[in-house]
Amino acid sequence: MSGRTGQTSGQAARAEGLLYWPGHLNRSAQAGLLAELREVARLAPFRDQVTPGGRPMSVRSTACGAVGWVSGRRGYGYVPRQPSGMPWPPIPASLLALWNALLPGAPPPDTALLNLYREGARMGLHQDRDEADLTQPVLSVSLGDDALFRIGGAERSARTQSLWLRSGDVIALTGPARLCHHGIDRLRPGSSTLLEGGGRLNITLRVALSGGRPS
Ligand code: MD3
Ligand code: FE
Repeated sequence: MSGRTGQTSGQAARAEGLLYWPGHLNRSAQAGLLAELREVARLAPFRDQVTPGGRPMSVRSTACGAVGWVSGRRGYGYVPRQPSGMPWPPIPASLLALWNALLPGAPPPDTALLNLYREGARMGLHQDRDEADLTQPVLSVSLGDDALFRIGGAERSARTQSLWLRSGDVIALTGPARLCHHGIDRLRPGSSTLLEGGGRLNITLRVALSGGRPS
């Protein structure tokens, strides 16, 4: 690839440590997972989040597991309770099984962050650095509309490459890719019928706490 950005279309174009399982979940597995996530969202409703600077995020979020990622004017990070005071619901068994199947030997995830993109939502280029052990992988499952994912390097100024993530795709960020800047530039509205009302739901499974246990 040449230039600052490019459409990646194969192994050679991908960052080292970015593992990609296109179409890993078939339609029925996607629908089954979505049903489990609806129960998560019933117990831990999606919230609007703001950055500590007060900037609204266009993605709505919730979480499950021992801790959940929360961002607000008082800061951001992993906390054991929802803003309501309730604990987070458990991580669905199918997600734990997916992690174990695709990342054998990794410690179990202790949180899953659910990001809901309605039309026009995006996520700016950022690094994920709030987890205690940044050598542990992150696993992402995409449901719903296609999304243009962009990944660069550990330095913000590094060249980036882009990849369309489709419903049922799974990616893992391991090794050097774990600290790469990344974001979602845009959705392809109406490209999937999976989510009622359209849009995209991304799930990221993570090891947030030291050794995957509360410290
Ligand atoms: C690369 N989510 O929640 S998932 C996030 O589609 C986030 O909602 C995006 O970035 C989304 O922080 C992208 C793919 C992903 C997730 C975590 C990563 C890529 C990553 C961590 C490190 C490097
Ligand atoms: Fe991220």
